[in-house]
Amino acid sequence: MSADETRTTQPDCDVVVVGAGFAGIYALWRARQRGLRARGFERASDVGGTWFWNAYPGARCDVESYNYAYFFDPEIVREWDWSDACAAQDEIQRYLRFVAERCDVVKDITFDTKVLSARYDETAGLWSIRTSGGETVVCRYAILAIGALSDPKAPDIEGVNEFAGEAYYTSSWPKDGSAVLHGKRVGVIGTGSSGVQAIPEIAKIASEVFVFQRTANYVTPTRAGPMDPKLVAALRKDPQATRRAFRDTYGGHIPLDMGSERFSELDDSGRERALLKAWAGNYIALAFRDAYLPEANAAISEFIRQRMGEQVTDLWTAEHLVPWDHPYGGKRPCQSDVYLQAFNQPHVHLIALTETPIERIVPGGITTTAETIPLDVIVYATGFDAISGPVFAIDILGMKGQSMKDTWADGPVNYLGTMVQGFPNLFLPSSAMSPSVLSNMATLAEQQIDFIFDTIEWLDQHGRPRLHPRPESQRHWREETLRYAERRPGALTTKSWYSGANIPGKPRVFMVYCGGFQRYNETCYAELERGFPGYEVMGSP
Ligand code: NA7
Repeated sequence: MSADETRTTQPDCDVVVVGAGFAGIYALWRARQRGLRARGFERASDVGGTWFWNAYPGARCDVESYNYAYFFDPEIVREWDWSDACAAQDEIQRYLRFVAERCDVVKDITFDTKVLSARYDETAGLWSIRTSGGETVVCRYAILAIGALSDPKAPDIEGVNEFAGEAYYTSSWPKDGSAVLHGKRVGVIGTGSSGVQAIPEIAKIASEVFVFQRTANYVTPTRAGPMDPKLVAALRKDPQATRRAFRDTYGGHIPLDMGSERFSELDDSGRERALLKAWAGNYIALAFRDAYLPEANAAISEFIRQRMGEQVTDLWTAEHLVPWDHPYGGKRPCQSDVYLQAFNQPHVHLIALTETPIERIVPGGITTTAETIPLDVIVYATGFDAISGPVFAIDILGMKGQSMKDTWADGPVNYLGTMVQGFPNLFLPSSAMSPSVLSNMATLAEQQIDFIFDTIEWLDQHGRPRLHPRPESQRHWREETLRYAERRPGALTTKSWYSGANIPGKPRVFMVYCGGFQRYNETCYAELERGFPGYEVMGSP
């Protein structure tokens, strides 16, 4: 290890892995399997990534746990018992700790340490990774497994620092029990997945809850509940087959149920019957085999709006909790069995910011255009600078001193969602232009880390050249991402964090590849099998 950032002639290790969530843990294990020397850095005090930080009350995965898990090791599949079909945050974090210990990678990770910068030395073909602990580690391959939703959005509201009460963020909820909301007047800003999950829990203990909603969201029932023992037995029988099967799906997971009929082939009564069945079975998003068609999506959206409205007793509140401005799936839809009903309690109040926007936060509460609401606590559930935010949080300089910030000034560019031209041997799993947040992130973590380590193996077998995408490959990939986004209802017309619209001044680029997991996986491996024609392979340093 070197204290001198400029010394890059000899690597301290083969691989540096930044982040210890799903992708980072698996990356360290893969490095070990290949006999590579690896160092991991994690800014938290434990593994978990997103699941470490988002410890707010009610935090839960909305992908079923049998899908949202590792499958690389059949023993892990057989040893871990999920207590719930959709596990809560603390259980997922315990699971990730279990896997990290089982794989013996905890000792490779330096915790409580941020990576500040990554600098590429073109002559040596090595990366220098500088940390908040004052260390500089030189490596051949850098893997930034930093997640897509790990850079909280700073609240863009006047007076945030003037509030005299307590303020908490769902994205960094205190784990020491110091957030005491019992009997308090609590304001919650934000009604995305985090707000929707947290609000009913906060309502159980607060004396008054004021929900500041800028945009209403689709809320459908969850699949939480006990795991089906037959399903558990089936998964344990052949985990490797399950793993392969996941990669051959559109979303990287196998839904329990989905509609068997096509919207386009049904008459009105058939459509209504299919929608009712899907709602009862909790698979409304997949009510039809062709649910991706705009007409099918419109029918699903309208059906959900009706079901949502029925659950809320007060007419004004019901009308304002129902999303009218975007189709289902345009924004990340939410799941909850108790959110809408929470507003039927007399102490839970909806403040519709479409009618009475927040003017500013004042020492005693929140002032809207209509009134000042006195508060003891403000909970910010205001989301993240998604996908590109975590990348910008590290000062990354590639070839010719080119910075990632400049390279992505007009929005992210990369090839196959993992590598950027001018940044050789730097890998960005879970980042832009991959199936990322529109797929099963656990399957994606395994797929991308496999692809990255299969790429590293290829490089090692070919004299360790340096690899980065060709500019034309990046242009092609951006066009492909846009082409598939155009087919997704609401993707390009809705203001969502998928396209950076939640961050003032952020370029509006749809950042998720919607061509499907199977196509994505096959495209990645076609590159590898053909010797990386879409990349520039530069000779050994
Ligand atoms: P989201 O989905 O980005 O939700 C953030 C919410 O905060 C959303 O309702 C925003 O309204 C609202 N927001 C953000 N800034 C403001 C201001 N200034 N004033 C009022 N309201 C505001 O983040 P989550 O944490 O809920 O979920 C992120 C993902 O984590 C989730 O999809 C899961 O994958 C896990 P807007 O819609 O922008 O009008």
